[in-house]
Amino acid sequence: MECMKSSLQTLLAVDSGSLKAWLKDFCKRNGLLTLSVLSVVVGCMLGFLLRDINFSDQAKIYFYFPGELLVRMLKMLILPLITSSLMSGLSAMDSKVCGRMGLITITYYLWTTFMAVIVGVVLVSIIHPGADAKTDGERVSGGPVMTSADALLDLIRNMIPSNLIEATFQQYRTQLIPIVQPVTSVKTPDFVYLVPDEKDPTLSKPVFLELTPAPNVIYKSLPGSSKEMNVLGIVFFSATIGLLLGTMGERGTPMVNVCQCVNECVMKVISAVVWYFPLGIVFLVAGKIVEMRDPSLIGKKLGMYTVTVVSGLLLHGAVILPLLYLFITRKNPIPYVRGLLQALVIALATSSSSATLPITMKCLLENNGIDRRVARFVLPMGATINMDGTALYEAVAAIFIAQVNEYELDFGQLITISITATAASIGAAGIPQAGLVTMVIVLTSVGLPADDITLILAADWALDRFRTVVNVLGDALAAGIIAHLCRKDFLPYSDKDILICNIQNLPASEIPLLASKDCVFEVLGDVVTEKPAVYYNIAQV
Ligand code: 7O9
Repeated sequence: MECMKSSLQTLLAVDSGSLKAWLKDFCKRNGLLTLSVLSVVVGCMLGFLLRDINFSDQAKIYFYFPGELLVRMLKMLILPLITSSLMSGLSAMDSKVCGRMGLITITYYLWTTFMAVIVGVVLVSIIHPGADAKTDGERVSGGPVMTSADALLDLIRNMIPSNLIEATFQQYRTQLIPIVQPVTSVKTPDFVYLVPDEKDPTLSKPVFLELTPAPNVIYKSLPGSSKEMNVLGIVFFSATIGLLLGTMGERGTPMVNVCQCVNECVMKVISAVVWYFPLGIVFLVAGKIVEMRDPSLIGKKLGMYTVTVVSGLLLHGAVILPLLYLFITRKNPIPYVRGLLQALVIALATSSSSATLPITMKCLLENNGIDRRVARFVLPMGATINMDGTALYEAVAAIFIAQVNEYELDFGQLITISITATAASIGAAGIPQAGLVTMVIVLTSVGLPADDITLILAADWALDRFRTVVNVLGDALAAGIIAHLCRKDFLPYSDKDILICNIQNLPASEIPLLASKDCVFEVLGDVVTEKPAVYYNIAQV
């Protein structure tokens, strides 16, 4: 009996000990993530509870403040992160590898975006949500926002910023100024004759109304600017400088060092900032819910449309992209996506894939073990040009608007919508006020009324969150796939492969002569750190 008791005690002690250890380990690994997910839930509940209290506009601003701080912290990191990532990432590759990876990346981005659009087009054609949406009221008529040609020229202008400092806070934007032309014709005015209405006593006499000809409004394009960061300009500039630094060898090293230091510092800041997330997310989500207008309106009028977009996003993000990852890399996508959850939660809370970029980078490097050179190139490019969720959304929205107007789209027009939605999502970051302008471009490409965008605005804030999650997931899975496809170009280093030697003062031309066997070593210091930053693959020597 005694013996049994003591063995039970030891068992319990071991069990509770291992449970404690397991719990500690779980908290260490998943604590922050669990807290972040919990804070989204708490934020939703708090938001719906507080909706009944009629907050003043000022009170709403105060309430949103902790959430606003979270977004500001993340946005603060974007500029140093993308410039240093692209410069140091590209400088560590030789131009052949770089060209190959660039080509693979862009082709992959194009195809996945096009696939997302096709998913959207197929779903919206099957579900046909436009049939029961009512179009009454709420339409606001306005002039053209921008022509497609102007948008394309702005995109190209933004790729080549005239002033780099200016590019960090504003973009070039063509402004359309309406000019009302006076009616010059001296024709006698036209009249209409209204027949008296017997039922309406006020109209007992015939009425003549003078018809003044409508004034002619022409739109003039003038140069202007928009207060958004010119990402495209910065990405192109940093990538070019990074590529050139790589060709400069020894002389480029100090600059590469600076970029690597900045990059590491940013990663350290991110590690600290993540502890603020749980608090920030609660207020970010609750603040948005308190601010939101009547949600039942969205349910009634745009219910099926929302269902179509969300199911398209789910199909693309949860089925097609992971399957693509599985087929190409032959690895299980579930642990990979689990490593990304923190970034996906932030994407949901902030609805901005650029603000999520620092976290996506951290997740890829720390949880998924993606090569730094790949992540530093693929992620900033992805945040800029790869928006699968946005493309899917724009295609669905355009076809929905056509359905509401009972406008039959033929196969050619569906293809036109697919191509313009893909192109619009690629160019979005380079087009000022992208959300509105890209939607107008997609609609006008098949002659749909641009004014009808107001129909779908009520659901936009919610759908933006979901499509941002798919955008972030698309970028991160792309990094995994491209790291796999280019694995031969980036030999993984292992202890026995590393040659520790002081090569700091050696001319770059002599580096390949140093080794006689396959090896990879760090060029920047005399001691190989745990995670070397720049490797020279001299396997061919
Ligand atoms: C969504 F590369 C970076 F990180 F520097 C970068 C910075 C800013 C990349 C992109 C941007 C940027 O401004 N992007 C942008 C994206 C600009 C306008 C519109 C959009 C589209 O945004 C998505 C959408 O509305 O569907 C979504 N909210 O992924 O952030």
